[in-house]
Amino acid sequence: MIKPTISRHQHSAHWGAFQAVVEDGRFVAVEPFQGDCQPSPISQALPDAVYNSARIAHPMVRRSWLERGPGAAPEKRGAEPFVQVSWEQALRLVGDEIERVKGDFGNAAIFAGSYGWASAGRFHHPITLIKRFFNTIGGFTNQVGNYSVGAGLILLPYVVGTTRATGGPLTSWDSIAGNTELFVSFGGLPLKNSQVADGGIAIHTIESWQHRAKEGGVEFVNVSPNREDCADFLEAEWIAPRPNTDVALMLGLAHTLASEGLADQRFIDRYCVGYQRFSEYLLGTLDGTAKNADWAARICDVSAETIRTLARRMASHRTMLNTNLSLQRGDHGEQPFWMTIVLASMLGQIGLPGGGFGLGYGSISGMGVPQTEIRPLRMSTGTRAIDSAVPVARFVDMLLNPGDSIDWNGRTVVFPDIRMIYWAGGNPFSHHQDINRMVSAFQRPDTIVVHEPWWTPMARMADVVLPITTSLERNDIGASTRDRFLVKMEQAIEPVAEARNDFDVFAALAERFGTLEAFSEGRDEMAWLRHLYDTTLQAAQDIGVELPDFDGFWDAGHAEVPAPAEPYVMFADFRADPDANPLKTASGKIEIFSQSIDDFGYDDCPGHPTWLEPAEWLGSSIASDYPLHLLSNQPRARLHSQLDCATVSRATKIQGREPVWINTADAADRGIHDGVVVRIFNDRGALLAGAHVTEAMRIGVLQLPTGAWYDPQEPGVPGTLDVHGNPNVVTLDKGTSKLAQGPVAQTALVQLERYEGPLPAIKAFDPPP
Ligand SMILES: Nc1nc2c(c(=O)[nH]1)N[C@H]1C(S)=C(S)[C@@H](COP(=O)(O)OP(=O)(O)OC[C@H]3O[C@@H](n4cnc5c(=O)[nH]c(N)nc54)[C@H](O)[C@@H]3O)O[C@H]1N2
Ligand SMILES: Nc1nc2c(c(=O)[nH]1)N[C@H]1C(S)=C(S)[C@@H](COP(=O)(O)OP(=O)(O)OC[C@H]3O[C@@H](n4cnc5c(=O)[nH]c(N)nc54)[C@H](O)[C@@H]3O)O[C@H]1N2
Ligand SMILES: [Mo]
Repeated sequence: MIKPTISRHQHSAHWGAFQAVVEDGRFVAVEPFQGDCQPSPISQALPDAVYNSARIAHPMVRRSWLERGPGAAPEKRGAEPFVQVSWEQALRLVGDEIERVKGDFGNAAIFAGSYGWASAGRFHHPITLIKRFFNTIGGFTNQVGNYSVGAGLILLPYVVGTTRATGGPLTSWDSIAGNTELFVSFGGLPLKNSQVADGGIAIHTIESWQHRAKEGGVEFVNVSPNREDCADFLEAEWIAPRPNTDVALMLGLAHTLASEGLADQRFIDRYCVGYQRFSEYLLGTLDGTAKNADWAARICDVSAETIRTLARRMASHRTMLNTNLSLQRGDHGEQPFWMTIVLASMLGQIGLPGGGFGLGYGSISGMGVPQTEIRPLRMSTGTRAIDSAVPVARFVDMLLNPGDSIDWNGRTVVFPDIRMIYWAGGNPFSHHQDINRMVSAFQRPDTIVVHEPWWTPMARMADVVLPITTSLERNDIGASTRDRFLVKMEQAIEPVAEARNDFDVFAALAERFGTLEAFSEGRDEMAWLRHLYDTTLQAAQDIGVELPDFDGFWDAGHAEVPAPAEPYVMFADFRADPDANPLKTASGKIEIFSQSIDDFGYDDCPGHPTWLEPAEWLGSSIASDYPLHLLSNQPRARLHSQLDCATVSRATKIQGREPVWINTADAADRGIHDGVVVRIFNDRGALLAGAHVTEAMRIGVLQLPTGAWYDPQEPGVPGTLDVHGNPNVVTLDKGTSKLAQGPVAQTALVQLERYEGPLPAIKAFDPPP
């Protein structure tokens, strides 16, 4: 018997670092990074994913488009067969089409914002590469902001002068474990989310930090419609408001503080502006409505007594307030973040060890983990050649309404007329709301080009599909601002079938346009890795951190940045001396009232935090037709839609469909028991999911994770049934407000019933004809 050749290759992904085990040239297994005591199981799906039948083997072109050219039968997108072509022909077709659109309509007609998470490697990062390429040939229409924290990123500079209050570093867990007495978390602290950080996480520590905090005596309150948003070991008190009503709850807490003399007036006077204006609203001086605990109770359906008791407890303890990103991914999503900051200001503990607030402790790995900040490895996207951009989540509005304008953060944005969409590294069917509306929008442009390793729903929607390597098929470096490790991502296997790297595809296109030198700067893969690493090395040296040189790093497989000796406290400098260390806001202080925002005159985002009814919620009139609030949280067994085709994610499905969590009482009302297939619907669409009946959900609230590959019963037809369980079939596509225009995925009312028809087969993972 011949012994197999086995090799191990250091590698990384957004959900963790690992060794790729390769046997006779085939990637067969994943071994967690040494020292990672809580590795994410998501990695285990990789070998299956890499050789999955859903991989794209060859360049493919949609038949009508190939035969009749750009704009042919756009209504057949997603339904028509594809024709295999050579790389040479594919690149010629794409190059010709870019040239035609550029020449006839100008570069703004090319939409290449390409939002998405792609993979962890910072060099083979398609979202950077696509922008870099198009900037060398005259530019493109871009997307600004993100889906994660779209409302927060625009709001926070006005209120605290920095987006770091959500991006981190946040007050570190060692500060919390040693000082916090009460940790109140809106949206909980779900450990499922701390598997993941953008760029990778070598050692998962959030769970052990939570243990340390618990052992240190911290008491937790989980404010969420889902009891399981806090781990059992935290023994958290569970307060379950109606979804999207947290601002009313926070106002009730604030009113209790104000009316019972518990607000820290000295902190407010010294560190904040605009409290007077806000308190007129809070106390109801102008509108006659006091936003007291009784008022709040009627909106959020948490008892007034619970609200008052919590407010008093917060004021008498060292309290950390946390609000997760999910809360600002709803209608008027600016408000929960702003109101959290106002509440923390009234408690007066901002800048004290273990006190104040953080925005996202429960959202992403590395949040609050002690970190020495070094500049992350990053390739430049080049100089913006034209100034054409839309807020990230408004791209469907743009496709449907060219020439229309919208308000956005004090400006007016006019939508360009898009003729070509080019996507590399994202999946709009995973990230965008109201898929049926989006499918109609995707029938507008002449051409859609997609780079993908897998036949995702977005790849199926394209005219030209280019097969891309997975990270296992190339060399790269994983790095994140939220992680202390730089991790080698060594090529483990040869490219599968005809897959090529995004970099090589864009380099080939750049060559055709005569911009190869500007695009590649004469460097190949390894020269780029060396260059990017060396820049980071230099930045680290500048702040006194010694890292090995590139060869030492590559040999070792990783480089570790030491953890800081002292706990970090957000805004400690500002608290110590607000005159010497002012915030970068208009006033230099925390803006409870923002004159700048008020001056915009937006009805949906006034000058101070305000309870504004969401477009859909359990207290609204349409709740009689659609009595259930659907939350679409992040999936525990994958990253968004990534690896949905492979073992780990598929093992979680119920009768092949994504599990929806439903309260026992809601299930009983509908004759539903655990494991049956249900139909979830509203006026926007309908989908099938598998019922997971549980006491952990608040009555009236459903939870269906994002990322199940959209599987339309009639491909290409807007309004058709999705048989697999993608929540975005029923979510609402509107902006949070005229200020941020962020996405509102968490604002959606639906109905649910038992599905009685014959079960349609799952086709999402079969390659298209
Ligand atoms: N495993 C895994 N982890 C991930 C990701 C993934 O895909 N998979 N994605 C990562 C990314 S990109 C991001 S941006 C973060 C996102 O982080 P978040 O947005 O914070 O994550 P979610 O899971 O959507 O929401 C957390 C919890 O908030 C609760 N919640 C939702 N709406 C409300 C509300 O109105 N009020 C209250 N009180 N609670 C509410 C839900 O019960 C939900 O379980 O997660 C990251 N982590
Ligand atoms: N309803 C609802 N919708 C949501 C959310 C929600 O809470 N609820 N959350 C939102 C959030 S926070 C986020 S961040 C988004 C996530 O949305 P996305 O980031 O778009 O989701 P991903 O599934 O990570 O998509 C990344 C795609 O890149 C591909 N890919 C991976 N590596 C490479 C590569 O090297 N090259 C190329 N060309 N492609 C590659 C993957 O196969 C995958 O299809 O979703 C948002 N959408
Ligand atoms: Mo995100």
